Amino acid sequence: MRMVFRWFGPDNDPIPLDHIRQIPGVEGVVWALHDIPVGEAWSMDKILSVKSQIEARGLHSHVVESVNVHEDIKLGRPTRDHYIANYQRTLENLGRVGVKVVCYNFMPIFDWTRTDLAKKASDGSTALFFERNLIEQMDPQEMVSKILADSTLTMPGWEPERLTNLSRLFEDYTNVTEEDLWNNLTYFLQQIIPVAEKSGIKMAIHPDDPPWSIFGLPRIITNRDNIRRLLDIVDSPNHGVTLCSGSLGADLANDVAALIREFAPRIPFAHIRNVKVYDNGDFVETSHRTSDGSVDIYGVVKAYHENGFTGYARPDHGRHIWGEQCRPGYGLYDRALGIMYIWGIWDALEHSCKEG
Ligand SMILES: [Mn+2]
Repeated sequence: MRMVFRWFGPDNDPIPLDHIRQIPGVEGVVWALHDIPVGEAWSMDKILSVKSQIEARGLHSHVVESVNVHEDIKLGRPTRDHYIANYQRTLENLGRVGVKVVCYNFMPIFDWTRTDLAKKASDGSTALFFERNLIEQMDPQEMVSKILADSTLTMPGWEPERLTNLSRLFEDYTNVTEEDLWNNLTYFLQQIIPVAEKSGIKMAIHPDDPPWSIFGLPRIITNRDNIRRLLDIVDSPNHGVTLCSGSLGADLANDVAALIREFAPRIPFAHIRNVKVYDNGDFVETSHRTSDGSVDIYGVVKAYHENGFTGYARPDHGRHIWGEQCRPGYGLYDRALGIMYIWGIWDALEHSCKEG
């Protein structure tokens, strides 16, 4: 397991690389060019500028999250070929500088969705929260305004300029079914994976977060059967998943450890975090500790260990603790604690194997 840490780039993340490299066992940074509009190709000079800053701190830049997919590709519009060509060029450029894994997602309009970015727990910490009933009653525009008002920093997936035309985006998806989305994903993969193969990049799709339809939009990367179907579209080691324990774990029907055992060879990138799921379907992000949430993080790490996992892993989100002012879900402290919990489990498993 190769531990990495997400960093949002120069002038875009309150956490300095000098602090990230002090977290035990962190060898690299998960990065992206957040200032390039979705659909445009990433230029070599911008890629090299971020890469050199990361490497100057002794960290590597093997993992990119995310290269986002233009809405026209998800909608299957004729203009998609232009955006797919740009995507291919980005992959070629990233391959040229030694990037090994590219995380992306195929969720219509919204990336991750929550109803509260700072839900207070009894210990005074706050965390991202999803209230199922509320979202069913909420107007999407209301949710966007609330999320954007709650954060002073830019948030990937929540670009205000992209979301200004929300009602038009929703109109575009009116007649798009899940099968349409599968077809559009297939078209995309058939043109992207061969380029990824030539570029030495493993594409790793992130599951939908949460893993069910919201606001009537189709969502397809949600469970075991759909991940199987996805992987069968193109049979290539360069076509895999970012196995996110928190996204998939928000649906208690998903046995995350079992998914890891089944799909291990096709998981180049692991997101490890815990969520507490309530009886009414609400969920809150918790510390990584198994006893704090509904996902058995011990079982998750054990499944990776048993399969000799050599891919990249990062603590996904964390709570906001110790008064830290940070990007929602992306503080230094709780993610660093999460890393130490993951290493604690991993090292104990290593030792017990050696002791026989
Ligand atoms: Mn994730």
